[in-house]
Amino acid sequence: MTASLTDTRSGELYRRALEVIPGGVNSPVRAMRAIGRDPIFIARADGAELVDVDGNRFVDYVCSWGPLILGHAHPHVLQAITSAAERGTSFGAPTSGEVELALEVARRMDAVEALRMTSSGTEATMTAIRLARAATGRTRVLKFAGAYHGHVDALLAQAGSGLATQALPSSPGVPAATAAETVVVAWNDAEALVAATERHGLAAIIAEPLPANMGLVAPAAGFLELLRERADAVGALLVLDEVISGFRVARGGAQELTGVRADLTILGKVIGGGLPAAALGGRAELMHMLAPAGEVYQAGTLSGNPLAVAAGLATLELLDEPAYLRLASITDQLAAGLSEAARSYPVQVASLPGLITVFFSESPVRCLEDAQACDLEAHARWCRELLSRGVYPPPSQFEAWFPSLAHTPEQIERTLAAAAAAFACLERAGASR
Ligand code: HOZ
Repeated sequence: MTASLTDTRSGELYRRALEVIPGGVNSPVRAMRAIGRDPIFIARADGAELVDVDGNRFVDYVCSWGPLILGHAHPHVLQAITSAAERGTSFGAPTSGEVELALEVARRMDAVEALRMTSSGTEATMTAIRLARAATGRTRVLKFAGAYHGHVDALLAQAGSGLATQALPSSPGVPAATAAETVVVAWNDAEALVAATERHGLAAIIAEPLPANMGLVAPAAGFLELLRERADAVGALLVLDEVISGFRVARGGAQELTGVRADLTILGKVIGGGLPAAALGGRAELMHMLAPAGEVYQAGTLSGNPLAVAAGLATLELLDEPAYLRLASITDQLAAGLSEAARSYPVQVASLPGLITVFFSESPVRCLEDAQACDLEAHARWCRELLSRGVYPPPSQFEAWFPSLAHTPEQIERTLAAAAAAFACLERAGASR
């Protein structure tokens, strides 16, 4: 049951927001409509906990949707941002931090020989597509159903994240001619992939190597290798969107974990340490086609912003091998505990280091269609029950939980107790039906 719009400070802010902000929010999923409640307005956060404007505390598993791998307000990151801010917030001219960050990314990712920074993953994806088209002289792009690559016109077809959450097949406003340049294939469908790559002259195959925007749906054995093989066979570029997986699942992202290397890599989230930054990296000869080295145009007033670069560098500084081992162990503990908390309730807990989805499904989820077949109503109720017990999950079945290095054993224990109680509520509701 949703509180009235003036019962709480969040409710009052939401009421005012609805007057001047579409849907009351600046990005759709955070509106929490998919779980049948109003958004929660946040006052502050530290470590792995959020405090809302009504003083409620939550163990946070959204963590800004991925950037905050060290947790909220990490002192090392705050210090870096503060001292960068004291030197000036933006120059529209290059700084040493950008060079350091590009070199650090190149050290971590073999596939990144050169890097161009942007302010969001959407911009980096737009640039990747433009570059792939320029490099191949072709226009068609293959994407996977349930993948989300930002709100790029050509890639909204059967997209995950907010579109899957709102059950939108695409978006009005995307020109038919643009949509016609997109080929959509079901994730993990090898046969359909081979057929589509034979049928269409492709500029690029774009994929999240470890998709997390239809919930977390790992590639079947050999599927990523097949992407690489098919791209090579037909002369298309392989673009891997590591906005979520980059610097999260391993030091060098999904490409380190899986061994499959992209021609172009899209980065976001962790690279900005909680400030707006993203990047496109890749093979040198492709990247140097970008202006002013080459003729493919791309630009941005706040690209490589010194505060965002400082936050990203400070975050990466703390992400060494022991940190990744610790994040993997935190994730394992949480994932195993969530499975246990469900008892006989039919859920599938998918996990990879730093990422988890609890699918309300009786069988494993391998593609968007499987994710859409989940019991969305039960998931919504479970999320509401978690919130009422001080745990803040991503408010959609089509997203991932983001455990961080700041989550303590005590917070995880509290989360698991809340999860077990929330499952018990669902069991009782089912039994009394
Ligand atoms: N697109 C993000 C989830 N995959 C949500 C961003 C937000 O609402 O902040």
